[in-house]
Amino acid sequence: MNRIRLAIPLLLLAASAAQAHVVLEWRVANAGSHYKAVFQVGHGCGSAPTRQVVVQVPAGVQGARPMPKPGWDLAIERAPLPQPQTTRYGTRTEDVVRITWTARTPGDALPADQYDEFVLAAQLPAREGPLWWPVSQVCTTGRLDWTEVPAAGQDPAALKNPAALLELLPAAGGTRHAH
Ligand SMILES: [Cu+2]
Repeated sequence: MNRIRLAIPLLLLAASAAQAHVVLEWRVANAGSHYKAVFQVGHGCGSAPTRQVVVQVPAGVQGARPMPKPGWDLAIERAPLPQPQTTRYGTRTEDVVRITWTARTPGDALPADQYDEFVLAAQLPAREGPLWWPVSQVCTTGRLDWTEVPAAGQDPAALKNPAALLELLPAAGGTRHAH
């Protein structure tokens, strides 16, 4: 019953987000699950090709690991955690906070009239609710920052340059997959 009630607003969310710019392919996931984030880049900066994509990993997301792309260099930035996390593999004192894909040569950049995807895998936070992933798209000329997050009570549809949104649903009963 709960699931059916949730389905309607989520469909509306998907429909409005389809007009947006850098978005996630899968916009709903279970809290605490292992998630494959597929960031869809549908256009350049005007007619300028995209040469870099920067994803800020939201607080609470653990062990983010990007999928390499042919022709693109990867940078994985880590920062100390506010408090150490203990998993079955040991204690983690730092974690990935930012992932950057950079085209190796101008010829590797994504032309403005083409589409591509940038992928990472990570463990989602255990809490429910919206999880915003700020993404910057750097082009050969100019840049687009998809980094806006709604203030409390603000309609996300009113954002001009929204961050990519993932809605976290109540955790599934399955086993957790921690690194
Ligand atoms: Cu757009």
